[in-house]
Amino acid sequence: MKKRIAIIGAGPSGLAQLRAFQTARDKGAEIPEIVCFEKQDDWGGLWNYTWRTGLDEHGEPVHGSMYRYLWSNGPKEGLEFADYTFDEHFGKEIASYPPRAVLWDYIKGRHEKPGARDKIRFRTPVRRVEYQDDSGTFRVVAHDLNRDVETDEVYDHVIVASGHFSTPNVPEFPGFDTFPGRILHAHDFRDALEFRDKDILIIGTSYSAEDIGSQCWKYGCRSVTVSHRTQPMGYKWPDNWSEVPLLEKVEGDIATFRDGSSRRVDVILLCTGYLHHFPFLEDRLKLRTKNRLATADLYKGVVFVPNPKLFYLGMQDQWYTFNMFDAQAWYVRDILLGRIALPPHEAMVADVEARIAAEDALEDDFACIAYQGDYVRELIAETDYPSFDIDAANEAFFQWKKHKKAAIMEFRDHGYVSPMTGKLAPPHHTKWVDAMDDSLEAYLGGSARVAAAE
Ligand code: FAD
Ligand code: NA7
Repeated sequence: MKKRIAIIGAGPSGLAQLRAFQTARDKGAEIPEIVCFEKQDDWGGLWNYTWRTGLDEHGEPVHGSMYRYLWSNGPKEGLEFADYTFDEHFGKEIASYPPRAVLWDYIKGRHEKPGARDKIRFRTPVRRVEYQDDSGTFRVVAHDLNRDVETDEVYDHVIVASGHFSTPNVPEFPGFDTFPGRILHAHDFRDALEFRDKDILIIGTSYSAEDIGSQCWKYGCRSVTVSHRTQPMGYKWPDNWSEVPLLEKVEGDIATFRDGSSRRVDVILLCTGYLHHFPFLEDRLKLRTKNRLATADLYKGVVFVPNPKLFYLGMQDQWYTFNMFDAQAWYVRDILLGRIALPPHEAMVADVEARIAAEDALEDDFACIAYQGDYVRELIAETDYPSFDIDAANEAFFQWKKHKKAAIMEFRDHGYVSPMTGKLAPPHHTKWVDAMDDSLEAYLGGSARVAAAE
């Protein structure tokens, strides 16, 4: 009998898994029976924008954390699929930092074929996954929200691709309960225009803080104050932007920081990261890890060591994204097709420990990028995923870091060499700071072929 595989999530990671199996089948392999559960009504994960926040129309927590006007925060050359280039999708070369809608179109492009959606049960959140010791299988309970019926099925393997940037980490500070303005987490941020002419306070110093602050600045907020717990971001910010130590308290609309300084603010934006959160998994199946490059408990970054019939995709902190998910998905596929054998338990534990120790020894972001590049290289060397020039992808990231340091509001105006085609991306027709329309049509300038629409 064919093995049955459940994939949870049809974001970039879950779609990579479907693509991996599809390419094996196209080459003549017998593949297992696959069901992909997706709680949203479309594919693309976070890239499938929603205006909704809080609970959706079915009372489900909204997955989306992306916002209007979001442009890629890293160069597209670092995330390009090796088996489907940007040139192939768009029929022309495009610049290096596409907006969300353009990247969503690209993600969908290699799947938009007749029958491709058949393996995906949309609007079907997985409610419960339990491992059944007697049979060595997984019980998967899901809720088909369209028909309002619950399904209860058995699978041989489960691949968790549900993402980890959706459940907000929400700290509290003294005085929040009486603050007269809005307090929101980045997960609920949607439109920077809401904060035009406002004095905003951001807590956190990572990607969300940097990008949401930049958005609000670009769309006309009055001032940006960023409060750090560990250290300031240190970029050359515009004049109405300042970095301050950690927030100590708010009294009315006055925020006071650890150095004793204070200022009036209209809005508090918590850019304080996300939790790896798997409420649908029974306790012994839950991945418990920090947001880091070498996660806890995942052999080769994907195999759940306490139960190696269970896999996780995309659970690392991410420099590399789409092509790393591909590398992982091809690797998991080959384990499931019997092409790659798993070592004994002790060897898997040792692999995890070695990865963690190697990450702990990294000295700076450049080393972290190279480390994740090496990880992608390691995985693709073991499968038939098309090999690509990891050094060129690393180089695009290195240049990106340098360009941010030189001019934080201009880094998106640069272009990089594709590791897949070797071509240098052309400049975009409008500088990022002047480009207010982030639609696919505006970005592509109306002249491009949009493969997904054909
Ligand atoms: P997700 O995209 O989160 O997809 C997970 C899917 O699982 C979703 O469709 C969700 O609905 C589904 N799901 C969850 N739980 C269940 C369940 N119980 N049952 C069924 N389905 C479920 N990366 C970049 O490369 N460039 C960027 O510019 C960039 N910007 C980002 C900006 C923001 C604000 C955020 C939050 C992330 C950004 N990322 C960026 C990183 C992003 O994590 C990856 O690009 C990518 O979306 C991860 O794919 P994924 O499939 O692992 O997870
Ligand atoms: P990250 O990268 O996990 O960063 C979280 C930030 O929040 C980081 O600066 C933390 O500071 C800060 N943080 C977390 N908890 C607190 C508390 N309690 N007080 C103050 N500051 C805190 O999350 P992002 O949302 O920026 O990025 C996630 C993804 O979204 C990323 O892949 C992007 O592509 C978009 P620390 O440095 O630990 O002191």
